[in-house]
Amino acid sequence: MGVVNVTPDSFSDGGQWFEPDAAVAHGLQLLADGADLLDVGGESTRPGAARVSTEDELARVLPVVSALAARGAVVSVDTTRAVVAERAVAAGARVVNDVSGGLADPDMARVVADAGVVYVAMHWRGHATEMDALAAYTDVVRDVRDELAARLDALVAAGVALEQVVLDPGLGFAKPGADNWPLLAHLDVLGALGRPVLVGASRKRFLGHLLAGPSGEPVPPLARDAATAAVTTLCAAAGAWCVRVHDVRSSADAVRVVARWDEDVRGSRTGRREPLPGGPQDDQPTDGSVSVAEGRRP
Ligand code: PMM
Repeated sequence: MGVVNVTPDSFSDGGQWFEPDAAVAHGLQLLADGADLLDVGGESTRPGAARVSTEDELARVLPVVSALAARGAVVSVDTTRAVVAERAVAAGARVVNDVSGGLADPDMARVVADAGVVYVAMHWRGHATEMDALAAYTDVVRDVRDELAARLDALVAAGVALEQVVLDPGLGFAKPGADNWPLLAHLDVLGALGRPVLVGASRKRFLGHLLAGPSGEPVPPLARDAATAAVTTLCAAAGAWCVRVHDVRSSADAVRVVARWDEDVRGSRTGRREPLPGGPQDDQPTDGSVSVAEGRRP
């Protein structure tokens, strides 16, 4: 999943793709770089960011969603607002990526249930202005799993089909640096909830801190892409369904290496080659899987 932030203030690439034409051109480049889907967002979620109005968010995302969908891209809309999700789906989005997992807008579950689209439910405890104060965990892996399981139950009770839902640990959201590593190391615990897992580690603060030099100053977001690709490699090997990244080329290449590695290991063990579940050769959803692979690249 390639990130198309139509915002002036995202931590990772704020302002670069704020004009609709620039955002669309960037999305097309990410497809050419190997993205399977594009995540279009109009509201920054960086810690401390103020909310944008619904009108501004709609004005930012709708032209970009419709232009990219018209070019054959599989488009995801990154929003916590039901009305933005609804209008984006009408404009051609086939995935709703909600960093609040349905908690920010009580109408989201109904919209997603009615639309029947894939719904990414991320672990979330509060908006950007308050999330750093909500970062207390007894056991971060267990707490995130339990809170996502509760979201899954609530979504299904509100009419969303289980098959629509993808789960996301919400790296960096109400999670200080050290809390992100156990979540990455235990993706299997989230996978045990029975839904595909999406991971958004790209250029995040915990990587900047890991790479800090002797001064302790975190490296800037644009210097975190090699570390992001390393995380992608590990996530792909751990069976993640999707990674959400800014620099698609490096992560797409990393996934190709993992797929080839896995193919050869299995081929040498069994003497035959098998398609990888969810891999690029396997466009057909198996029972309970989520497929957005029918979209075409321009
Ligand atoms: N992270 C950001 C925005 N949207 N969506 C999902 N599902 N998971 C994430 O981890 C996630 C997200 C923040 O990154 P950005 O400001 O660079 O877009």
